[in-house]
Amino acid sequence: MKEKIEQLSREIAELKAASAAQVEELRIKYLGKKGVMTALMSEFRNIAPEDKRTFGQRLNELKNAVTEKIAHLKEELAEREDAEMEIDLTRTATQEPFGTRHPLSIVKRRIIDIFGAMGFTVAEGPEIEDDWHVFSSLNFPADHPARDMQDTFFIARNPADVLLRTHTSSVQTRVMEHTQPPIRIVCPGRVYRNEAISARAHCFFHQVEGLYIDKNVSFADLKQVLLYFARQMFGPETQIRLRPSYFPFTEPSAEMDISCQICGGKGCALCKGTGWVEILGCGMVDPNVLKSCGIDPEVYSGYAFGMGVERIANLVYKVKDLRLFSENDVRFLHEFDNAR
Ligand code: 2U9
Repeated sequence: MKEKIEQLSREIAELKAASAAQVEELRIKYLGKKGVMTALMSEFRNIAPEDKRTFGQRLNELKNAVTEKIAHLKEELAEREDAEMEIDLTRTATQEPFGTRHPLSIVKRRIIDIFGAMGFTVAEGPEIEDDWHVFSSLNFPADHPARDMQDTFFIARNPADVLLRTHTSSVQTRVMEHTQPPIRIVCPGRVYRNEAISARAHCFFHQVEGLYIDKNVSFADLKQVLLYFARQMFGPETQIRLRPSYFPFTEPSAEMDISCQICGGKGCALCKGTGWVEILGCGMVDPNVLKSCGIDPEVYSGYAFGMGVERIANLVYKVKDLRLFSENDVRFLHEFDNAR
């Protein structure tokens, strides 16, 4: 028995396996029901009682050694397999799902494309602005309420006012400062106003403003351009109407309505029974504005218009709560998967 145990100990120390199947074979050979260890245990019954303690101990040590050896062989094999596993570096990567374009981006792009077809190019400028480009050059009087902290976010007040632009008109003033007419631009961008956030107002929103300055530009030109825009944006049946209004930077000024998309002009909840929905403001550029930006109002005239992208998107997509546009809830955003 003693020799057998010693010989098995040596044998076990030398065990090797090249595959999982071989490890399993070894396990069955040594630890299986009909295996080497079971046979030794049966022989143990015939050992003289005075030797039982010593041999019992040795048998246990042998069993532990073979169990450990088999576990070790298994581990070694798994490590070797990992190291040898081939990675195909030429394999195509898995396709991640694409995001979707934001509804405001879709609408903004549509507006730009429509005016682009009429020869307008895009101009952009800074969101952090100074008083001159946002207010003074645009004919805002010194005591205009927009200059108030309650309406405008000021970054600094002294020595010069630094503020977040409240409209993209500042982009047009910057272009006019260094470009002589003809100027035909649309200015998309984010603007900021100090408003309490609700379903109908936010402290920032997006605008597209337009400006055309040349010799002999008239209000009739403005009206035709806006009619073309309305019909491209809202459909060929769309009617427009212009109502007199007031802005410091245009004279005369007007607000433009389109015939209601929902009721076609008969009167409904969206148009509050009037048949008309306001979509933008416009007018002829005030001569004071041309002058302050270095353009001679005796030679040139121009028109301008401005619209809120959220407002247009509300009408196109029938979105009732403005906050949905800035919360970025993917359930909302994915509704525009197939939108143009
Ligand atoms: C220059 C001269 C004139 C841009 C204009 C409007 C009328 C207008 C509003 C529409 C909804 C702002 O987003 S809104 O709240 N805009 O009504 N904007 S004319 O006039 C200009 C711009 C630049 C140099």
